[in-house]
Amino acid sequence: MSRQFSDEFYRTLPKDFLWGVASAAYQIEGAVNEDGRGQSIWDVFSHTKGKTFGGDTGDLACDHYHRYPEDFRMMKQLGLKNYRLSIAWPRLLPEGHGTVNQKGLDFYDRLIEELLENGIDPSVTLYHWDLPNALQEKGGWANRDTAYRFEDYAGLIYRHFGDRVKRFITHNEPWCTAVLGHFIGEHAPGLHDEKLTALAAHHVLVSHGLAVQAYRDLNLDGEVGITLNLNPVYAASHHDKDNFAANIQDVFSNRWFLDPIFKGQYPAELEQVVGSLKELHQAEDLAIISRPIDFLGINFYSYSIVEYDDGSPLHVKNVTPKDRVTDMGWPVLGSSLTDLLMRLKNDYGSLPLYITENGAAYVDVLEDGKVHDPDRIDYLADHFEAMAEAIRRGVDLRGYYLWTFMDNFEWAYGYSKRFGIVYTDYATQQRIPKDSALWYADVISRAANKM
Ligand code: IFM
Repeated sequence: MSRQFSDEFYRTLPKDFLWGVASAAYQIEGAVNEDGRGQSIWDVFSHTKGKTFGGDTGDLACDHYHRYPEDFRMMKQLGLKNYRLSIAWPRLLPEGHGTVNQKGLDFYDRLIEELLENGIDPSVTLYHWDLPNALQEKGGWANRDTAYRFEDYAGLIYRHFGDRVKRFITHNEPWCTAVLGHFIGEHAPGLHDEKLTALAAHHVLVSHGLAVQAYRDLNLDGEVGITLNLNPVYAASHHDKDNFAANIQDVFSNRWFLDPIFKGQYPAELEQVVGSLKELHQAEDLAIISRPIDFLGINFYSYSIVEYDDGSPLHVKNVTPKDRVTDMGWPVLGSSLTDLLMRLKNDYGSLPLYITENGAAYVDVLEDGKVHDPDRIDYLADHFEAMAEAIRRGVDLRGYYLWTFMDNFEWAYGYSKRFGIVYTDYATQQRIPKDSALWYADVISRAANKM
């Protein structure tokens, strides 16, 4: 089998290192009109002409809502013991707040029980982008009130599921919620407004801090953190101007969220990127945002090289690296993950870290019941080596959740991009493990045997 690791690699991993897979509700569940689920902003967005590839929606997705028992059986067969899923806010609170939908709670109760029966530990993300549309109609994340509604929603989840779920992630990739949703408009709610972007980012962060406190108040036995999508930035040269551009890009991509969470302040340069912050914020907000968390989740896919550019608003221009790229066009460089992990340790302290997503889309072809995906295996192996190198250098990395279990609804790209290690045949809803799934199963089993 391709890309084996040495015994030393397995010995490097901490004893209880977690191997898992990750997913998100809207990308796999389907059943958007079932059992009292309310509408989310992604229902509205994906049904708006021209917003997604081919007009694809999450209406059916992988039909996981009905097929989760067979999906979990396959996870078990592959030796997976950890699964990161997200809860759809509009299934529990169709209006975003107020009356609780019992059938929504029942669904996730059944799902969690099924996982546990298969020996798989759930980690739960509270918000993976499917805001109840009723809250969007009141301004969504740009309205401070949404942060308080999120605090209530978080409390409901902790009280109901906190006995069985031991790891909670408040938000998935707040950068995407803010920038893709409110500035670039590629994600729901599809806005293009700089001021609303800064407000949304801030309110998401406040809601995170409130949800951390809500978890602490309940004294539950488990941990709470947040997942950020982080992207190491390199200057194209050692010239001051390129270093300046790299710093601005780093503030925009990474420090906008890292600094307030870990240092209780926004980077000084952020105003150059998003305009004045003062009028947006209340005095105590940064204390709320920086409430201590138990771990940081990192979603890692790629990196950037930038140079100074007089003509662009931020004076930053992306340089196309020479590396191989995935089907998303994202350059692949495993060592940039080691750089990122070292940087987090050096600049933000030795907090426990999890890779909460990492993986790659490639053009997969189903032939004679098999999918050969050597590029994905190479991508994963490079990143596993990069993790091991960071661990050797003292990073407290505790686990890895591969994105993703099965091909699914890739947001604006619809079903045109396949990130899964399991192939989804959308016509039949059949799941077919790709070579990478078998390879990952082998890594997990060797890791278990060598520890
Ligand atoms: O599919 C997404 C996921 O929802 C969030 N992180 C990145 C993945 C790949 O684009």
